[in-house]
Amino acid sequence: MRYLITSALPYANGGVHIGHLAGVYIPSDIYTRYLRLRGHDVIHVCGSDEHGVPITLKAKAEGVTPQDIVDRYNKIIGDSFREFGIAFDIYSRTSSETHRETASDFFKHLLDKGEFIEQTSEQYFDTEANQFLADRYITGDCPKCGASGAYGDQCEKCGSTLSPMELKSPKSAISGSTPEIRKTKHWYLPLDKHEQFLKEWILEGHKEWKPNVYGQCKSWLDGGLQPRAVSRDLDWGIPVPVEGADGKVLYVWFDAPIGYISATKDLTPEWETYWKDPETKMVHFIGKDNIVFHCIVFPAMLRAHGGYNLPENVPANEFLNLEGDKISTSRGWAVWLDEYLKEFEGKQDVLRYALCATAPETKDNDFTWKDFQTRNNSELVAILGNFVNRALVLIGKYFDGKVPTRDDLTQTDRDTLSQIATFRAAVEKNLETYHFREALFEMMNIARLGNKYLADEEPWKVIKTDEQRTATILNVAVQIVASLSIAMEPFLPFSAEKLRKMLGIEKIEWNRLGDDELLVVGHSLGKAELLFEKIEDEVIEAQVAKLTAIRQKRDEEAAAGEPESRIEPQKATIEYDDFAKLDIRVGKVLEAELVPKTDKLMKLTVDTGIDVRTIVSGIAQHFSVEQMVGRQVTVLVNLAPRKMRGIESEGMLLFASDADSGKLINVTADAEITAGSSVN
Ligand code: B3M
Ligand code: ZN
Repeated sequence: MRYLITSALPYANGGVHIGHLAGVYIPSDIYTRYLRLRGHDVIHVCGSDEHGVPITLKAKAEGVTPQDIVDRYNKIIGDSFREFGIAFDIYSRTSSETHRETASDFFKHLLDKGEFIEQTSEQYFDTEANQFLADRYITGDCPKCGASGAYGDQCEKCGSTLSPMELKSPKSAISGSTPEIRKTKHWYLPLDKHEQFLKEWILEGHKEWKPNVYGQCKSWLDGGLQPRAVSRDLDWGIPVPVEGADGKVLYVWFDAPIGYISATKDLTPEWETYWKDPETKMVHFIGKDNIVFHCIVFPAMLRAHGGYNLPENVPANEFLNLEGDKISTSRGWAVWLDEYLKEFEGKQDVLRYALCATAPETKDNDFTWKDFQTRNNSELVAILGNFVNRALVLIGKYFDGKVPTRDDLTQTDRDTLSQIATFRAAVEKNLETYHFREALFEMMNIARLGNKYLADEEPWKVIKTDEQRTATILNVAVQIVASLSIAMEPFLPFSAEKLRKMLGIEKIEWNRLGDDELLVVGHSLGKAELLFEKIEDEVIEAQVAKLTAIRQKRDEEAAAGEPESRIEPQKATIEYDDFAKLDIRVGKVLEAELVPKTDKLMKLTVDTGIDVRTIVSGIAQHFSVEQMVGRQVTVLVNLAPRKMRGIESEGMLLFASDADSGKLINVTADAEITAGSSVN
């Protein structure tokens, strides 16, 4: 079989952390190594995602160019992956010439085929900065309350939702100059045109996809697909390859997945075999936040283009948390690979093991340093390392480091050797269905088997009375060790190589895993060393202390009222069906009056589009009745009615409570629309 494996292209605006490894890169690396060991034709492509606003914002913040940022992090990321044995066949980058050409040609092909919708709208343009001004890049006087410093999308003073064209005396937030109005055209991919196909392809054709992936695709498809812009008014990205499209670039999520194609082109002249030959199976490894782009948008792009395979599977993982908190680059709440390598030199496999054993395969999971230590000390050292060490040290001690002769095997010997094949089958089945945690556990069962065999057969005692039996026991044991050196390869490549050296062998092909004579009698073993070392408490305490200091700093900032601290943690995950019960509409306030003898309540008469009803809302300290009359609001209409100060309130108006000031801000559609319109 032929496989094309892709791993999500990390944004080149920061390093790689354990969340990336656990979510995407360890699973993809295990899977690719395994396929290669099974003799399949497989390539694994990845590279840096070097466009998009986060990169330009970081460049602005540091006073450097976006190219400086991506050059820096492309190297840091590429080095980290290499040092962790993530064996991509190519680690490319989307600022490469090949990619610019490939993405441009892809866009032009769709354009020429009429696969885009072209739409023109008005937007402010800063002639000095020579760029269109997206909402936060323009300020002016609020048309509702007159306050200055209102943004193009909102007035923070009165909470009004604005559009840039409403602002009085608008100013560019980039150059301070008065912008002019220009029409701007963008190209849209009509996803709705591919909706029926995607429903059949995914909901009928890929019921085997992981529930978290299938479920998210179903939600998106049930909600109905809309046209999606594939271009932006930005100066960093791939220029839209159309006459007169100066200042426009391809939307980063249009160009990035095409990065898989350009990386393949850079890897092999046979790239079309991997992308277009129906015999090739393509598997995308990503995190859950990229599911819609890899299951809906990119397949729609490939289908619109024509001639390309669509993915066989997209086994997205959920998120990994760290010590109970979401990993956050901006808050420095992460374990960075380059830092880990400095403090745990030579222990890449320990982290690979710990992250695979606790991978967020079906739900978000939590990485703790304590668990990391336990996985190392109680599993790698105590089971795998201990078994290997005992077998090799005893052969060194009793048989001069040579594989001893083997007499008639007892039933226990035969049963033990035959069990390896059972664990091998379990490893294979789990790897082929993307269950990497279970696959790892089954691989370790081979070590558990060896440990138990030695503990039961006690060669260190038998040697006193029966040298030949001891020789047979250790011959059987070292065959198990040799099988482990094969089975470990996808998961723990560094340790597998170290073990092969200790056995004095080259790589043995996967299909011999479980053979009962992998090492012939008389074969000289290499020098026995410890495969894994115990990690002491103080090493872990130091890591926990580092994170505690970060948490403390954040809490102190919270106490000092820094904006960062007031962000409420995310509530418990809900299912789509929970959300679907909410009926949220856009409404209009017809009348408003304060509720007597209260200082917070306002009684509003609201046209919900369904009916006109009374709603009591605790907003009197944030808005005047004058500000509310005639205002567009968002209403949860199917909330059970309840009496407030004797007034029957039917529903709830939605406002955001500013995480910093606590001020209520009206939350509603960012354009006037018909009362009763649904919010989904
Ligand atoms: N750059 C990574 C992310 O969303 C994004 C993946 C692109 S894969 C084509 O974190
Ligand atoms: Zn205002």
